[in-house]
Formats: sequence, structure tokens, C-alpha cells
Amino acid sequence: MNDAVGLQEVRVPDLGNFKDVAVIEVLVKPGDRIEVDTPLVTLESDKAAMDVPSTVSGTLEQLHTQKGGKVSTGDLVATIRGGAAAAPRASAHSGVPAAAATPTAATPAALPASEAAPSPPTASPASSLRPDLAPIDEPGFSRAHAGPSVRRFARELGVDLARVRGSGFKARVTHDDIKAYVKGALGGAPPAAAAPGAGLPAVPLVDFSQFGPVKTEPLSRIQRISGPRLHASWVNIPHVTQFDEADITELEQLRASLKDKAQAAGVKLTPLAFLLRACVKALQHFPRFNSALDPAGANLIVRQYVHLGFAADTPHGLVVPVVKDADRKDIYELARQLGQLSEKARAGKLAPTEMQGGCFTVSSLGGIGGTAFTPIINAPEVAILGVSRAAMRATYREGGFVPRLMLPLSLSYDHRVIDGAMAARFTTFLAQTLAVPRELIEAVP
Ligand code: CAO
Repeated sequence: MNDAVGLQEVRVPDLGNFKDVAVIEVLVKPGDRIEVDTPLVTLESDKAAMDVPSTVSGTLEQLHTQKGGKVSTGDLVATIRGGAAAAPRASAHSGVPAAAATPTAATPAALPASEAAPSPPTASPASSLRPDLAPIDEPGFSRAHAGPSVRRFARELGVDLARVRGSGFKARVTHDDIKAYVKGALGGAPPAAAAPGAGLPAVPLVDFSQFGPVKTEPLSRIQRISGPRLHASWVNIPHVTQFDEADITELEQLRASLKDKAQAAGVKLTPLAFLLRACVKALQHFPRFNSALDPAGANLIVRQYVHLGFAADTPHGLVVPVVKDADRKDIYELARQLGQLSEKARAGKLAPTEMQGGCFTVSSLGGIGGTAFTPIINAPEVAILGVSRAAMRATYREGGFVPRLMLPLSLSYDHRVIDGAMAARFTTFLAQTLAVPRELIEAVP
């Protein structure tokens, strides 16, 4: 409702079925000059972000909501003194572009038409004047977590949103982040790292609730940290996975014969300890698997030590403790370290140093099941060994089928560093080593 002394109200437009939508940004303050369509606040539901633009021009008298507040259709957002109301629009909503008022399934943030149709990089005056600002990567820009007014602002300045690190709620990019980014570029400071996924084609966003009930569960802290790392490895490293099988019939017999003795010494002798010992031997034989590519991709850094990581499934998520100097430990010491580190991992008590410095990782799902999988390399390592569940198989030997316990191996490797022939030699060596277990229990020289 608008009064006679020139105060006019701006209310939340029709939000469809949304109620109590969060106000995540307040874009104006009392005393500001407001034009028709000036964004006043940004709202975010669990499906979309939208600005509430002013429907009148004048001076902002009062804001009736604040950052962190909740609003629903028709709630008073602001009172504006003087000026004129917007001419009526074709849209049924009070001055809100239809796209902004109705979040859709496939749009991360409801955008004004100018945003929905991205302009070519050269269209931005700022980017053509400022060589420091990289051209806009459109898929990355559209995926960036930012409200429409921030998007508009970024467009005006020629800033690629995908490159701006967001400081807002859930890493949302704010106006201040854009300003800081531009200042950094003007001052020659290196721009913030690109958001994960920048430059990649976008995956369609779907409003799952249109098909049935849903609930939202936050990722664990570990998953939030490891997710981008796994993604970085997946998109940066050309992975190939080599599959093989090791005959561990004798290894399991030997392990069974040593189990009680080990247990009396307080050690659980699982197949993983034997695998680590066999991996040490394989890494010593094929030092390239114990290397890392230098950042320029021109040299290999070959480690002269062997620290082995192993994936551990914990209630908080996947972690990779590292057994340091695995090449100096015998099978019992490896088993002891595996036990201690696994226990700490499950209790969430691993120190950061206990997860650093790994050269090569073993990911064993053998205690759970499965026949093979394609593990993701734990970058900057160049290979990872996946181990699945051993099973009795009929194996053809010396003219007849005999039952043998076969262990599936899945070796993923960085094809820039390791070629297929070397990977096949590595798994063959590993399989042969595991097939002669007596050598695995010998004292370490
Ligand atoms: N085939 C058949 N049985 C196997 C086996 C295999 N490959 N590997 C282990 N087992 C058996 C063990 O012998 C043990 O049985 P017993 O108690 O009768 O001896 C049982 O499975 C459980 O072993 P375990 O899992 O407790 O011990 P482990 O040393 O093999 O593994 C650890 C330890 C920490 C690696 C494991 O608990 C774990 O977390 N695995 C999951 C790793 C993971 O999530 N990888 C995926 C990463 S990518 O997302």
C-alpha cells in the first residue's frame, strides 16, 4: 500500500509455492537512490536464488527485512520515498521479471534475460580493456554460486564468476568478492583459483522435488574436502585401469598358519599387510610408480623413500592414512601400523601428518565385496591399486581345472607417466610376488 506523502511499498512478489525463503543478501541501505528494477535483496530457496527488484523509484526510506531473515509472498521489503512507480508490465507479478519470480528446474539461479543469453567474451568493455581479466567461461559462469544482481555486476565488469572465490554463505559470490577480484586484477595480484568444474560443460540441474518428496543432507566435512580433490584428480589425470588377478591360495594358507602367533603379539594379520609388502617390492622394481610429475609436466620426481597410503572407510568418510617408510617394515610391523592407523582413522583422531607424504595408495574393498573397480588416483601420486574380494575359481593348470583363491587387482595409473605395457608388467610382478608368500614374510634387509 502507498501513502499520500510519497511513501511507496515494495513487497515480495509471487514466489509460487515457496514460503519462508531466506534473505541471503541485502543490496541497498536507507538513503540510497533507488530506480525501478534496482535489486533490493537477494532471496535463496533450496532450489534457486532470485533478487527482489524495486517496483518504484525514489529514496530508500526503510528496509523491512535483513540478511538472515525469512520472507514469503507479499511481505513488505522496503518503503521508498518519492519518485514514481513502474509502468505496468505484461508480467502478472508486481514488477518482477517472470524468470526471477519463478525458479525453474533447470536453472541454478533465476536470471534476467540478459544473463540467460550469455554474451561473447569480447562484449565486455572491462575485459577488453583489462587483459588481466580472463575471458568469461560461460558454462562456469552459469554454474557459479551467485545471485542475479551479482551476476549482472560481474557481467558489467567483465569478470568471470567461475574464477571468483565466494566468501558468502555456502561460498556464495558477493558484490564485495567481485570488487576484491577486480582490485586484485588491477593491482596485478593473481586472481583467486578457479572454482571446481570451471571450464567444463555443465550438468543439468534438476528440481527433484517435482518428481516426489526429497530431503537434503549435508556432506560430511571430510567429503567436502575430499570431493574437490577427487574431482581435480579425475579431470587432470588421464586415468587408465589395468585389471589382473593374483593367486593367493598359498598366501592365505600361510596367513592362517601365522594368524594366532600374530594375534598373541597383538597384531591382526590381514591380507592388506601382505599386499603392502608386495607393493613395496613392486615399487622398488618399478620406481616410476613411486614418482610424481613436476608442475610443468616436464620432469619426474622419483622418490627415494616409500610411504604407502591405504584408503580407510570411516563413519566420517574416506581417509587415507600413510604408513611411513613402508620399505623398512616387515609384515608384522606393517600389520601393526595398519591396525593402529585404521583405529585412529575410525575414531577421527588421525593427525594431518599421518595422512601426508604418500607415494602410492592401496584401496582394499576386499573385506566388503566386489570383483573389480576403477579407483581414482590420489594425486599427485601416479598410480593406485584397487583390491577386491578374493574368490575360489576353477583355474586351468597342467591339463586340468583346480580350485585356486584368486584376488582381483585393479591398478589405475596416470597415462602421462606410465604406459600400458609397464602397467601390465607391474600387475604381473605384483601377482607373481603375492603367489610366493614366503618371500613376503622374510625380514626386511
Ligand atoms: N578378499 C577376501 N577377504 C578379505 C580381503 C580380500 N581381498 N581383504 C580382507 N579380507 C577379509 C579379512 O581377512 C578379514 O577377515 P578375517 O577377520 O576373517 O581375517 C575381513 O575381510 C575384514 O578385513 P578388514 O577390512 O578389517 O581388514 P583389512 O586390513 O583388509 O582392511 C581397511 C583395513 C582399513 C583397509 C578396511 O577396513 C577399509 O576401510 N576398507 C575400505 C577401503 C575403501 O573404502 N576403499 C575405497 C576407496 S575409494 O572410494
